[in-house]
Amino acid sequence: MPDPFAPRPEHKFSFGLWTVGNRGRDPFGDAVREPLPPEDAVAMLSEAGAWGVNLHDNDLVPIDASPSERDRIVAGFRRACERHGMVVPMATVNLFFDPVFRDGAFTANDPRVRAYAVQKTMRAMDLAVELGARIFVLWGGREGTETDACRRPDDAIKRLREAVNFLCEYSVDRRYGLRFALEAKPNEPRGDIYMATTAAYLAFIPTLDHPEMVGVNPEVAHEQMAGLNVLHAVAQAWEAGKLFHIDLNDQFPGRYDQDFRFGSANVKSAFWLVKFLEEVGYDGPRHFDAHAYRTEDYGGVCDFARGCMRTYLVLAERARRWREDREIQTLVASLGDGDHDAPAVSAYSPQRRDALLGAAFDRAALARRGLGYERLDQLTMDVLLGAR
Ligand code: GLT
Ligand code: MN
Ligand code: MN
Repeated sequence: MPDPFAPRPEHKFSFGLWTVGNRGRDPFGDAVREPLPPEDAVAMLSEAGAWGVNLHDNDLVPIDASPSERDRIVAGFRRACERHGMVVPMATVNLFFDPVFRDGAFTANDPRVRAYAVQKTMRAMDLAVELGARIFVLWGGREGTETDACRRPDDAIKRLREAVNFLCEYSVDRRYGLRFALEAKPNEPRGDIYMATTAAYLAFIPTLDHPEMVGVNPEVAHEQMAGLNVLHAVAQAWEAGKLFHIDLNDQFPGRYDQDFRFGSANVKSAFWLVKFLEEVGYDGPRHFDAHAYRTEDYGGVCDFARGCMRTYLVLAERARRWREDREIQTLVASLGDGDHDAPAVSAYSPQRRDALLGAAFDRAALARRGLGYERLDQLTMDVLLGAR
């Protein structure tokens, strides 16, 4: 019998080169795995059933490569992607690793660093387009502070806006057709990072010159690091037409940046998130931005990649069961309006105004009715735990 949870191209599962290529280095210990050449990462991902591979400029091309080296490396990578039937749906730029960015990139105080960051991003956009990517992620890992003595945060926001505006114009000018997805994180590697949450970016985007070109890339773990409900952030982005990309992984709140395999820490929030993405018909890449435990060799890395996709598909199947469960659906149907004579609060008019001002509400009766969420949640648990 074929595996019902086997990943297929239409699921649009993607991984960054930096995810399967993560060598397990942490602030206290060195790498535990040998470097994984990009071509081998592509082979591993394709073998595991992924559809796409994403990269930072320097995951592929070393920061000090000569133009001819760059071209040779990129050509080899393209051939590997073709050979393994992998697409490159998204690319991004590394503005956090090199010491030049220790005070930030687009927001650094030194204008030469800011200009270099924009130049590096333009070149990364050239690379993205050359590899066929349509989405360009910007994660400002170093855009932040340990001490706010260094600059006023509103100046940082102005610098960020200037940089993103410039990059949008570059995409228009070169007819790249890229869409930018801004990724928030509250802290780590900086003490505090500007634009700490997806919601902060959703408020920033309408202030740009080309808001239609810019959306967000919410990451599960980043919202959870801030103690937030990732589903709510994703739903707000979706509702605003701004869910351009998504980074799926997991994290226990209040800990260091864990980047665990998708669904491995908070299976219930992962369930609500998958259910949401499937129900609304999100059809962008389902990107896993996570990495294998430091205990693993590359066999374990492959298990990790397969596990991310499998958990997603198992949860999608559970979500289908939830929707098809009679008892759950009866309860869900009872949540809404039912029979009522409440005046409408949509589309203001003088008639509706008067109807509402004149309405009488039995507040006590409304407050007395049990809502049945305990039962509904337990039924959800039963579905999730395989007891129904
Ligand atoms: C880095 C970070 C991720 C970002 C990547 C894109 S790189 O690994 O932890 O959350 O999505 O720059
Ligand atoms: Mn991410
Ligand atoms: Mn992360």
